[in-house]
Amino acid sequence: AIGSNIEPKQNIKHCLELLKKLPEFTLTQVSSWYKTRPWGIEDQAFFLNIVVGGKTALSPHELLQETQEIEHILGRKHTIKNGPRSIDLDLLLYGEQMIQEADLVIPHMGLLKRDFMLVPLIEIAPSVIHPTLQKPVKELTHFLQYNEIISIESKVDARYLFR
Ligand code: PH2
Ligand code: MG
Ligand code: MG
Repeated sequence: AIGSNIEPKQNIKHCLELLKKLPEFTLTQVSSWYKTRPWGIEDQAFFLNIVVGGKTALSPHELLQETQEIEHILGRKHTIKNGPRSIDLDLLLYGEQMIQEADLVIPHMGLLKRDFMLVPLIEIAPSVIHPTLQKPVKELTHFLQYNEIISIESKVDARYLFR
């Protein structure tokens, strides 16, 4: 899941370019771009949120390290919790694995609580199985709260996938 509320279009585009350059990672899906109301701290700019999918030979921790490196390149500082950020790159699912470690929890704790994660995930991968609930994510719409998504900004250009 990718989110930004500081120059979000530019930062998310840049983030996609960097994801495409990762070794042993192939970007296979990119959701529409969702303009969303800030969750957690309400008095800040709207976010853009997307969810992407990929195939990878990287382990979950290797992938985490790469995502943190991308956050670093895109100028992510030690932001205040839920505050403004140039980029946030969170791992939602990794196949059907469940991981409970200090630095990595999968499925992401926010997945069923935040429409800006669940809706774009259902858009790009409706049949993917949620490992704890053992159900395809498209059957999890009862978790939606209808309180964050304002509009669907644009469908990303297919060239992000096939270039
Ligand atoms: N990320 C947060 C806090 N609040 N709100 C929206 N709408 N989108 C986000 O990605 C987001 C947020 C912390 O990661
Ligand atoms: Mg986050
Ligand atoms: Mg994060």
